[in-house]
Amino acid sequence: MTLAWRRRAAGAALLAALASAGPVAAAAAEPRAVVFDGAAALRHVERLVAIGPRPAGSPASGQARKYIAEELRRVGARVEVQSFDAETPHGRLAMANVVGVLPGRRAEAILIGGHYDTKWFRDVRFVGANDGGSSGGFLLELARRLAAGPREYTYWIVFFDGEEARETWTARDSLYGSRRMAGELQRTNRLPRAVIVVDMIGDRHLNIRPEALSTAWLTEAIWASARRLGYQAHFLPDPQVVEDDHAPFLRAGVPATLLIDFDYPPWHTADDTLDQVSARSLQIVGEVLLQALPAIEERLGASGGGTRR
Ligand code: 1BN
Ligand code: ZN
Repeated sequence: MTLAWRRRAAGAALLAALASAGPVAAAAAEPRAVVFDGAAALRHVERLVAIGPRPAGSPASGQARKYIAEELRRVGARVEVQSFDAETPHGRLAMANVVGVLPGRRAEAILIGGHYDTKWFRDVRFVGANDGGSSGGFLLELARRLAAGPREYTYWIVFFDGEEARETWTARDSLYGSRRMAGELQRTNRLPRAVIVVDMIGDRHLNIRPEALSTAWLTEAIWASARRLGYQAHFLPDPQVVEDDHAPFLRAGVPATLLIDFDYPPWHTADDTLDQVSARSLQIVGEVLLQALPAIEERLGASGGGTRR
């Protein structure tokens, strides 16, 4: 390597570091400390995808669950595997939500979740790198970061099983894990104070739009964080309606929102593979979400324990 080439490479590396550190740190000419490691999240996605298709009720789903639980324990979370049987168009299937509990000063919980199952197909090898993989990998890295504390609220990092319909999406054939969990928590009066669900957030062409039926203040807190960080190109203003794992909690009266990039041509095809997913997209969503949490906690603190809206 010539000296000139090496100088150019070092300059490019510095520019890349500044660019990835975002506008605030770049202005101060020093890279921001990494708050969320997109590369680490992507490594988790790779491990999940390597298992193969992971539909609810399959042995591969059990392997994914084992990996998730081990990684949660590794960062110090208390792990609950909440098993249940679900009636599906393909008969009764054994499913399980995985919850990583990170206790805070308050017992009241903020739930951040997403699904880890992949959609079952009769004749397509569907590995769901983005749809099922990205949420799983993202949440594991988020758990590591939140476990570093300190925390005012308790955080539940939830890996929902059975988000996908076995056949076509209906009220009875979809959202098996989140319907089960919201119902159980409502029945026992233990609902969380707020719910944030991520899905398909690893798309290398990241376009996230506000989910129209979600709780407005919670969505706005996240979009405000994106604006502060200069990520308006990835967090767009025009809303869309998507039913996902946040919906059962919304119906139970809990403030809830969904972060999803539904502008994804490989959706539910064999092309939803690792090459479609980028560490940078995972990183952007991680930074935005972590930066939004203080305002969300503030709002919850202000609205008091009994107010759900
Ligand atoms: C997201 C990823 N979803 C399924 N896989 C939820 C969804 C439901 C998306 C219905 C579109 C229509
Ligand atoms: Zn899907």
